[in-house]
Amino acid sequence: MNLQTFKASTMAEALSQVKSTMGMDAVILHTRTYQQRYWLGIRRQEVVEITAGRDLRTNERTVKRNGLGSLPAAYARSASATTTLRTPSENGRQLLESPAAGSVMMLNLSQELTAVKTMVKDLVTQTRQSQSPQVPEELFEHYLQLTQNQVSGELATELVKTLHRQLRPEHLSQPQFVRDKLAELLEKTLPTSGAIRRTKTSGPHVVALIGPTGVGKTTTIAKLAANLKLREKHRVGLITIDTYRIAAIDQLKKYADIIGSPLKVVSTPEDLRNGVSSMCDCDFVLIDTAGRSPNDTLKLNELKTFLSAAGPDEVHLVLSTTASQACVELAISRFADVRVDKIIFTKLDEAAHVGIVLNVVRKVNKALSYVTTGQDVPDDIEVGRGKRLARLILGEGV
Ligand SMILES: Nc1nc2c(ncn2[C@@H]2O[C@H](COP(=O)(O)OP(=O)(O)OP(=O)(O)O)[C@@H](O)[C@H]2O)c(=O)[nH]1
Ligand SMILES: [Mg+2]
Repeated sequence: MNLQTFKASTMAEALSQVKSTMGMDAVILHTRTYQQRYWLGIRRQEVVEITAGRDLRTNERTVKRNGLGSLPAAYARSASATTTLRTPSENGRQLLESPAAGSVMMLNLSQELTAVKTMVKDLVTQTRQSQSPQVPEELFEHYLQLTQNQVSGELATELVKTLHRQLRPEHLSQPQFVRDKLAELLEKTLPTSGAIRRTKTSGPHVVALIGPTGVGKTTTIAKLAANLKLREKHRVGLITIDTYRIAAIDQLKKYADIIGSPLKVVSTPEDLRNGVSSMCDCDFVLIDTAGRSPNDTLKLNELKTFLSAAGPDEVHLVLSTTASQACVELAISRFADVRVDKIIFTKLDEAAHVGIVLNVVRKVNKALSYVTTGQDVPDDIEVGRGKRLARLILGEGV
């Protein structure tokens, strides 16, 4: 008995090798596919291996079972069959129509499909690579991961180029090391301010939240107030200048009652100034505002007048991670005219990708203060931490 193993990148090529080396009497005994790493282990390629024999005293139609549980169904069917390449001259149609021959054809088709898929994937990568010539080739997969997580192309290129400068050639074969370095870099790229802190010795520390409609300002105020009052034992006063909708006032009133904090509803800048003064015995005063459309210049100007009257120590712009980059950028440019000191990103739990946080904070050069992660008051809020966001951007859990 003469046994040989043939390797190729497709089933068709491997079969052709069997045919040309062993002739049409060859009998396929075993097939398997596996991934072979190359390029310092970064790239992978599929290898098809066929073990074939000649001069076996086997009936062409014999189907012999082997234990090949780990192969996909179509592969396993063909791999578990002992079949032959012999042309059907002697046994004619019978052989061609045998289950084993059918399985080999299925296997062949499946291999071809895999090859086409790999080719398309490589083509897409090559096209993207040619569109981003400054991205170091060895780190292209990391660039793709960043852009797929919504990090802008410009920032992703800058990050990957910096990463490339920090790595030595031997690091490229250590994927976890490269990921950790990238996470470190992302963390450094993201400025954070830490929690709200009272810096004064007398009078309340006044914090206002502003932002587009429905991003979660009122819910975030309630979370902040509850944490400051119930966990940190501070005296907290609440003021809302949300004069447009009764329902909005009720929403904050409910939270104020639960927390046990006073709430003032004001409708003019003068009222607001007086309201803040009347809460002089509080450690913190949190001001909620009605959502403004970034396109509504009139209401943005009105908000500016209110804020000037209140003289807050910090103004946080609240943005949602579920909004598009364009919406968020428009909001930032319009609200910056009012006043923005820090950024809060809400609805991280609903966001498909969180790269937007990095783009925005970096672009406006304002620190991230908090992120919110759900509708539950007071639990679903966290102080913004670069490390956690870096891991989220790299797809490493919430
Ligand atoms: N999934 C999720 N939902 C949130 C989060 N924060 C707030 N929401 C929800 O978003 C919706 C709007 O929240 P509000 O706090 O009323 O938003 P707002 O910015 O005050 O809205 P306006 O005052 O109308 O501008 C509510 O259904 C909240 O429960 C969050 O972190 N995750
Ligand atoms: Mg509100």
